[in-house]
Amino acid sequence: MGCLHGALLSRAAEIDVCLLDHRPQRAAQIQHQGVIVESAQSTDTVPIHCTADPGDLPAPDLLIVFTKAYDAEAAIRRSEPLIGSHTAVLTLQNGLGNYQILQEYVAPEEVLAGTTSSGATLLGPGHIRQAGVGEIVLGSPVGNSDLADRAAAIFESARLSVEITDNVDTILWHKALINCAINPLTALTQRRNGELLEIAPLHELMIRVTQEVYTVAKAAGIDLGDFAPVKAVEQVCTATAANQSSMLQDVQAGRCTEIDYINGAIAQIAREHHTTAPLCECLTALVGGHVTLPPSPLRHGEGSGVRKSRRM
Ligand code: KPL
Repeated sequence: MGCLHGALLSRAAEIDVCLLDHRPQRAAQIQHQGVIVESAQSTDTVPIHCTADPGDLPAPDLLIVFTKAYDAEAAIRRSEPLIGSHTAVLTLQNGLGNYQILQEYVAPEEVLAGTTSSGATLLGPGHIRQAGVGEIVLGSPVGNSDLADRAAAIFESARLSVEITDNVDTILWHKALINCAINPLTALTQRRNGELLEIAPLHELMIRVTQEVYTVAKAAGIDLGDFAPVKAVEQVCTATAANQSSMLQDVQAGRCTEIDYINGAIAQIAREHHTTAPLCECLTALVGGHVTLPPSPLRHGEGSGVRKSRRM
């Protein structure tokens, strides 16, 4: 998603895009080859400055955090030297709890959070298949609307569709609910998103997970607005029918998944509100036990590859 958005933002001549990658070898490869973006129509190579050294880069107007949720803290710590007085820090990551992590390192007034409905499949280092370009919805968790306007203007100048919200938690919960219902089921069954609608028992389970997350949101006092959860999940399955969810891609690549920040976060929030989320608990255990986790280079020195849970 970082490569995809880097490539999309590079379209605007006035935007100078840089990618900061924690892996020096991959950064060098992307710097050399550019970002290769395949789509149904064409394959484009987009030259983008890519480095593993934050010292190489000037303080940006907008720093977008696109790591997996479990690497958000390492990513923001690594990016700290880059953050200037005019830098807005935006998370468009999946999962709950990301902007709260950023707020521990960056003044809360400088932090933005949001969602994107774009999708991509990672084919190799700096090489992606674009699965569709959707809308970005972003906002300031502490109501800094000037900052949200400034960030939105950057996306607009690259002709990307962007909406500003005054209630960022609502949209993060909408996305989390959709991820809770789709991602683990696709990861465990190795099915594409659209197949969840075609296989009756999976469709039924998806509806039950959706209802469970909706109930937890209500118990936690989250304002979900005018939201029909089952319909929303089904619409995403249809719109992204041919996609492999990010969690399925993670499982297939033997990577750590974001399950703790998706269904795991919901199970924890349920417990905090004296209720239960048995399906989310079960899916968290199943997906968590599904892969042997490699140690993350971002968490060098912290020992094993066991995921550190940084939840809300
Ligand atoms: O966000 C996604 C993901 O794969 O993480 C969905 C919406 C499920 C699209 O695949």
